[in-house]
Amino acid sequence: MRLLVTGGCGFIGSNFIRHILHAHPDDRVTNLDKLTYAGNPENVRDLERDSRYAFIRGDICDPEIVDRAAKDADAIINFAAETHVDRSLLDPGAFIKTDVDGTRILLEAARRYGHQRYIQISTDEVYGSTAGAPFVETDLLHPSSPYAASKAGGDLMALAYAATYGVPVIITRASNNFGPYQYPEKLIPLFITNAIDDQPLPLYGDGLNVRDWLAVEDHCEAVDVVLRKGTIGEIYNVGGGNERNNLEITEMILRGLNKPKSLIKPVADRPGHDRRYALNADKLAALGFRPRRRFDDALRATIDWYRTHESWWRPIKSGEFRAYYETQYGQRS
Ligand code: NAD
Ligand code: TDX
Repeated sequence: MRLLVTGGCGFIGSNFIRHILHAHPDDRVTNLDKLTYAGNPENVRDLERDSRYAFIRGDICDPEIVDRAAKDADAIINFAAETHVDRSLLDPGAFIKTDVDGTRILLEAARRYGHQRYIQISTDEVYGSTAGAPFVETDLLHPSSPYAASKAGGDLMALAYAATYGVPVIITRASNNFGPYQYPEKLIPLFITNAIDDQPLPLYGDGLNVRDWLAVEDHCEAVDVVLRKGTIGEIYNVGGGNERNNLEITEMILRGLNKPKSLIKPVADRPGHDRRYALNADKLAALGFRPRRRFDDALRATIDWYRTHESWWRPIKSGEFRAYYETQYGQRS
């Protein structure tokens, strides 16, 4: 297949392209990425010499660039998004633009070129928080943050294009990913890299919010299965089956790095902070997919990756990230 992958210089997109080129020797991938603060050419540096891979720098909100990138594709897989909840509290407009309107522009291209598949990469956050049963795909959407609301808007736009224009849409909703190349604003890479430097780990609220953790490699394999075996018009949850609260994750990281618990710094809670995400992934299991990685092993491998890739994250943390972090944590502590 000829795939147009958007957001392929980010965390999950870069892992996905690497997976596709490894698993499907006959596939070709065009990566369309704006290179926002979260997009990093280093994430795909090893792929540049592969003749099956091409990169276009551009915005999914720009119809002309999208048209050029989509023309020769068989399918679009849309990873491009503004993705950080805390940043969406500072600037919601950027999230609506990319996550809703950018999605619409990609859907227009899929419609125009009669693509075989349009895969919208979404998130468990669209369902909101649950104290009870894990969410199924037919549950109502209750987004709490501007990020989650924008992703929900993108999902609804995709479903509308499927119903109205027959665009062959499939939506995946994954839980919290972790692994190599994740920007260090997110919990796991932030806490690993801070702990390596003996810096405080800012734990929000009581630290007991629960997330369902999914190794990024498992997520990539799941999207690949959905792309090839999923039913058009359907939504698939992608859960890790690893519910842990943030304090547990923090203590695992500190143990893995042999660092003291005194690095934990309780800070003010995130406004609108969802208490617990949990997904029922039976529908995806019926396609023959289950995550393969054990959580403890994958977290250990992630800690090792950051320990051995300081040349990847140090420039990030001393660049754009620094001003963001000072604003963010200046407000909370
Ligand atoms: P990321 O922030 O690491 O990367 C996003 C990428 O999209 C970057 O390369 C960025 O440059 C690019 N991008 C942003 N705006 C763009 C635009 N307007 N045009 C073109 N490119 C643009 O994100 P991620 O964590 O890899 O997430 C990828 C997708 O997966 C997102 O849609 C996100 O909502 C979804 N998702 C993420 C998680 C998670 O835990 N990280 C979980 C579930 C779903
Ligand atoms: O410094 C921190 N301290 C802290 O306690 C940070 C950055 C986070 N947290 C908490 C908030 C959450 O309960 O850790 C948990 C995870 O936070 P994030 O890494 O920001 O992830 P989350 O808000 O759960 O959203 C993530 O999962 C779903 C991704 O950022 C989204 O892109 C994805 O859709």
